[in-house]
Amino acid sequence: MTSLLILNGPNLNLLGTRQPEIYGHVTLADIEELCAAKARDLNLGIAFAQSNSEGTLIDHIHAARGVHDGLILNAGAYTHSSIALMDAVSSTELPTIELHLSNIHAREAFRHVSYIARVAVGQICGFGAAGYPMAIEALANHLEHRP
Ligand code: CA2
Repeated sequence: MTSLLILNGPNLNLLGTRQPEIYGHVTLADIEELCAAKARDLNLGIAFAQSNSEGTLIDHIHAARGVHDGLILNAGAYTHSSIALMDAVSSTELPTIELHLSNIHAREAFRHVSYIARVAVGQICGFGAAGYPMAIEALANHLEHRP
């Protein structure tokens, strides 16, 4: 069975508690349920994780190699700063979709830069929590059709 790791970075554990005008009212637990439902529909395995620590996120990515077939990564603010995360994604060689709740391109200039985009298959942003099931479908489709 195809298996995906869905990994969430710093502060995303706070979803649903603050800044609902930007990030909506859903919690990370709600998003995990959305992902589980989508995975059931598509007959995929998923693992879901969150960390506020760059090193722990990197450890998750390293451990995904040989266990999962693809990665969905909302790296939070590390997206815009972390060469180390970019290198981790690149080193696993796992097809990766970069995901954001908000449209990072419509926000502050520093959010327009993404180190993850350089090593990702593609990027989904701006659709709120609905972006997670979209990313699952897009990654499953990518894995099914790649040469
Ligand atoms: O839009 C996204 O998904 C982001 O990855 C979210 C990050 C932000 O730094 C990125 O530029 C875009 C921030 C996550 C913070 O989440 C919070 C949730 C509730 C309250 C405060 C922060």
